[in-house]
Amino acid sequence: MERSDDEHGRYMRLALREARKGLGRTSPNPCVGAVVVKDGKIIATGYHRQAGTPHAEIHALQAAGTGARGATLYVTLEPCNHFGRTPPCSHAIAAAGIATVVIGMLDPNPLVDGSGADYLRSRGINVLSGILDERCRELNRGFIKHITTSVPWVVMKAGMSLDGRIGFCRGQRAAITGPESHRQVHRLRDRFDAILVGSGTVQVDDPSLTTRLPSGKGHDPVRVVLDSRLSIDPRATVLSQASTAPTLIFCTPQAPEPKRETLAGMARVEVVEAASDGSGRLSLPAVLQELGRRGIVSVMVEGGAAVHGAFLAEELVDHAVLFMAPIFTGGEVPVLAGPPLALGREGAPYLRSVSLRRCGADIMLSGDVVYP
Ligand code: AOF
Ligand code: ZN
Repeated sequence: MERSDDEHGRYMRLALREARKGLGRTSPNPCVGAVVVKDGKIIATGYHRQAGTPHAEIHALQAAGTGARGATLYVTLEPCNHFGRTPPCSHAIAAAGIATVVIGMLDPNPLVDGSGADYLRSRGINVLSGILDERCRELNRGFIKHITTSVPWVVMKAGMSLDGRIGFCRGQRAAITGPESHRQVHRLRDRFDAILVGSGTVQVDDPSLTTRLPSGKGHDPVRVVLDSRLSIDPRATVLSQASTAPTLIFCTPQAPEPKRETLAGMARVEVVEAASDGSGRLSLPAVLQELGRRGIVSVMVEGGAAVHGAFLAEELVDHAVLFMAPIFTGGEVPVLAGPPLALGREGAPYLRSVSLRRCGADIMLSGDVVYP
């Protein structure tokens, strides 16, 4: 038994490696990998590339051809059993004569939710599930959150000093964190559907919010700017053609009409109106709902302090990735999360399942946010 568990783990790891090839490219669909094994040999692999195109299982079955008969299929996500943009994989698996299906995680999509596994069993196929379940979930946290709640998975990302500050004084634009951290940030951006900042960050840092990887094959996330009154300078880099992805500027109904027209007339820029909260600021839940409606399953919130503070205060951050540089910056510069976040010990959000990793001279700290 132990030996076969090891074997399942080994092939599931290969299926996970396949799935990872689609990371950041499949939204609103999950990234999924599949491997077909027969007589102890891998005869085919496949992964999901893009929403609307064939699922991982179909790629693997096609590559296996008639060899699929009597073989074992490893798949990181339960095969679908519904007609969506593509026909059900469960039927294709049965038709190909697969004898055993080993599943990583069950599909939380209410349209599937166990019915894929049930169908396969009803066709006399051996089905095993929950193999490396946690690692399969890890890959699809955006998909899982979005398919069950309609809003994206929210990750707060920030670079900070030892004293918790996110910049230097006198308006210097120099980066606090080092080159290894920057490379890691670009690897993260490559996997996210959207990247969100406040208008203050655009004004102070003028970021491009693009993905720059050494391979040059990065995927640019949709750029989202929260700018309730549309104070953004039309010459800002986020509005330029630096990215292959569009820019969404969220404003409230009170934003001035002429500025709205100027911005809406720019290429690949869209002004999106969302409800305001009681104090005239954008309602963050409304912004997230709108992003979810557009099929955005993961958002990286990149600041500044007021945006981080507001997302945390409203309990909207699911996960945090913080890069801490071994430097003291001091001065009047804002700290990572400012007001409205202001809580006593008993109410302060904290991180669970913290992982630590070195990024050159910096420390990368990440974990899931818990709201007591
Ligand atoms: C994928 N890729 O490899 C698997 C998926 O609209 P459809 O037909 O593409 O169906 C999408 C749903 O299919 C998706 O939400 C998920 O529940 C299920 N499985 N989807 O895009 C795959 N195996
Ligand atoms: Zn499918």
